[in-house]
Amino acid sequence: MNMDELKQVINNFSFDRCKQGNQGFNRILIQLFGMLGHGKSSFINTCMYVWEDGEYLNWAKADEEYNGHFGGLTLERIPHKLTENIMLVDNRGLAVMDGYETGEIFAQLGNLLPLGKEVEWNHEFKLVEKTVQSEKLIKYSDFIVPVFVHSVKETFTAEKISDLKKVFHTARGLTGVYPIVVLTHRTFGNLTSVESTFKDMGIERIFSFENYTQEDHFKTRCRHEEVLKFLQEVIKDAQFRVEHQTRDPVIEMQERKQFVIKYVHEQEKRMTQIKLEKAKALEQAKKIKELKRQEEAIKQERERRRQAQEEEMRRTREHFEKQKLAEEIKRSEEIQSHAKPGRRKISDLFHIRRNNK
Ligand SMILES: Nc1nc2c(ncn2[C@@H]2O[C@H](COP(=O)(O)OP(=O)(O)OP(=O)(O)O)[C@@H](O)[C@H]2O)c(=O)[nH]1
Ligand SMILES: [Mg+2]
Repeated sequence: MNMDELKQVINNFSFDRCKQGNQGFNRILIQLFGMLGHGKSSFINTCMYVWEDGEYLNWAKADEEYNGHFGGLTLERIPHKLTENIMLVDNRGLAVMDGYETGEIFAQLGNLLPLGKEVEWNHEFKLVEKTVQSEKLIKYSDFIVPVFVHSVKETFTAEKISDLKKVFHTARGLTGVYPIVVLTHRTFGNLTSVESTFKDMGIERIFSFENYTQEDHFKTRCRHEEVLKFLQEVIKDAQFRVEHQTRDPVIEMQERKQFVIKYVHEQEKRMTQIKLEKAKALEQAKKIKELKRQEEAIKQERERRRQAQEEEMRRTREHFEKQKLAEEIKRSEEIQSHAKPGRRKISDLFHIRRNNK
């Protein structure tokens, strides 16, 4: 398919054309999610740039002077209209794959939260309250396709791989679609290795891009084509799900809600448990430190006493030796004075020597 044909397929997409009809769906929401600063907003800009094929604009407010900050630039879940039936949805970046944050992401992927709102990483109670309040604002007719955006620059730890696997598995359970992975900064890392890591996690569709950015938006056929192919793949997935299953968006929504509420509750319990264990471990470490400090103080006191005793003994010994010497001198003087009267006493001689010094 050439680019014009691809564009036509995307533009003409409608659930109404599915074999069993729309089954209650009318829009695809391409829901992006991923870690902070990995290029989610830039990917939306890239898609819009290719689609509009005009000037490059910062539609999704990607960070233009990104310098590795960790605050996160996008804080809202903002939709961008691609066609009448396809929306691209930007999202707040995750700082960690933490329980509270994934709870919010799952509520989004489960289409339990409305679009265009600020994303807060809420704890259980607030999140459940938010989903209840959102009920009237949600369009049951939205079909969510999860897209995980990841920069090739970033390497993985075993812990992160394990966390991601769980997140992808749950995302599939919630949306019926295994997340599509979009790799950004394609030429800035080991693309082959990152791709194979995602394949090992069970991801079937991986697309890699060098996003069009404010600094580099020189149009290339290859980049344009790749973006259109990505959009075509998203459509195929959504179509497949609606054509090969009997769906009921209202019942599905209820099931997803139950799942997310259970998930956040269990996650909350797990987090509380972890916090308690951490507090306990901290308390234990403090006690051990205090015991060690006390032991050290006792050891130092013992050493101080031993040295004091030694010093005392040394002084006593010196004192006795002096006494002994004085007695010996006295005795020999007495002997001498008995033997040769008129001779000088030894103690006098000592006295003379001392004065001469
Ligand atoms: N070279 C290059 N730079 C990119 C690419 N994708 C994003 N960037 C740059 O990376 C920085 C962060 O991109 P954003 O699109 O703001 O990332 P984000 O995921 O939306 O970030 P948050 O909203 O903060 O979570 C920006 O300076 C982009 O210009 C890419 O594929 N290649
Ligand atoms: Mg952003």
